[in-house]
Amino acid sequence: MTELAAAKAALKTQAVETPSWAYANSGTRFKVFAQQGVPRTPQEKLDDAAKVHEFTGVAPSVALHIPWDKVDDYTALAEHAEDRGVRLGTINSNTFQDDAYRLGSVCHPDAAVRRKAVDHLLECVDIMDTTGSTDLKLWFADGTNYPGQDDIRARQDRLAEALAEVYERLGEGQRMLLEYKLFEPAFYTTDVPDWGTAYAHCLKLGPRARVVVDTGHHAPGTNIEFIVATLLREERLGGFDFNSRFYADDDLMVGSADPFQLFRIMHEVVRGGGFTSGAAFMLDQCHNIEAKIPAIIRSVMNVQEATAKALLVDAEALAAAQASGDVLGANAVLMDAYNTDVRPLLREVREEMGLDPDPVGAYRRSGWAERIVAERVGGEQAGWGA
Ligand code: PSV
Ligand code: MN
Repeated sequence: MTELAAAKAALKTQAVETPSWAYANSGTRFKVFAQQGVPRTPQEKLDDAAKVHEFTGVAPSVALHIPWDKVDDYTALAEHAEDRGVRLGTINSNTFQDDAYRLGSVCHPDAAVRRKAVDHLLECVDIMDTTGSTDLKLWFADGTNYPGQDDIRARQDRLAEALAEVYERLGEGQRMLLEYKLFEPAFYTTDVPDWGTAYAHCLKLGPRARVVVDTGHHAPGTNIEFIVATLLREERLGGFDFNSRFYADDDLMVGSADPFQLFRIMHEVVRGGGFTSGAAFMLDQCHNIEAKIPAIIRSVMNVQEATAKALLVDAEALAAAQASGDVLGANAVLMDAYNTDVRPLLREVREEMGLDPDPVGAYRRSGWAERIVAERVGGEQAGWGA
């Protein structure tokens, strides 16, 4: 197989999971701007996600967030997804929106609150059993705002205890993905602030506990591709929550703020066997002022473009330049790939998959945007309930 053919084959197998909450209303803590045609139910979120898959061909699963996507019958929800050509993916827990969690959830000083939080995580595993989801994604808003507020080390012990109970409950083929975040909503300490803390907990738990890299969750200037390379090397990269940031956890479209960073990350993924390493490619974004479905389609395309460029890196030439200490040569190999216009290649890939080469244009021409505005009248629009 030529290099180009191999790149095309890989691009056809890539799967990017879209988050149910990206289809719903969202905003900043200052204002949520409601949009017309936004889903009212988890089923309608799946209908929108199915459109993203229909036009990109590489977004076959949808992440759920519980309780935002709570339903009485998850079997029926999974069937609804299947009927539309998608499936239910990662189950995301939510231990950050109850009054009880003012001082944290699994790290809370009160055992009763910790019990409530762990019970919720166990409920998420029950849901996974029904939906056939393989990944449980945990992100904790836990932390403290003031020095002395709580015992930093005791909070780690409580965290470890809670994670161990949930890990024990995992069924065969199920994984626990632990997500870290530098700060927010806690500002003095965060209980899982970085990949090192997440990794240390995962290591203790066992091989099915892995770290999630949300690209928006780092200090400015952090070398995220180094973290990716290290976690892949340790076989502990669970996956990504892709998005873009200019300042903090901005949740903008992946590849919009720094496409070069996304390329560098995807280069490490390709280098580290990322397509076969079990790393999940998920989006974790909110579209506050832009139209949501085309923004998600664009995000999927941005991931594809960065991946295509990474697949075009001449690995042999790069290794040779690196081995001979040819600093400029090695850098040039990488930059050649980055500077390649891969859009014609991706148009070809889509045509070969029987898709329109222009997913955003195809979506616009489909009339779906007008249809949901006309049909989704009344009821309560979905949101992230903050
Ligand atoms: C937290 O900021 C986070 O990145 C976690 O993944 C949450 O589950 C998600 O955002 C909610 O949007
Ligand atoms: Mn995230």
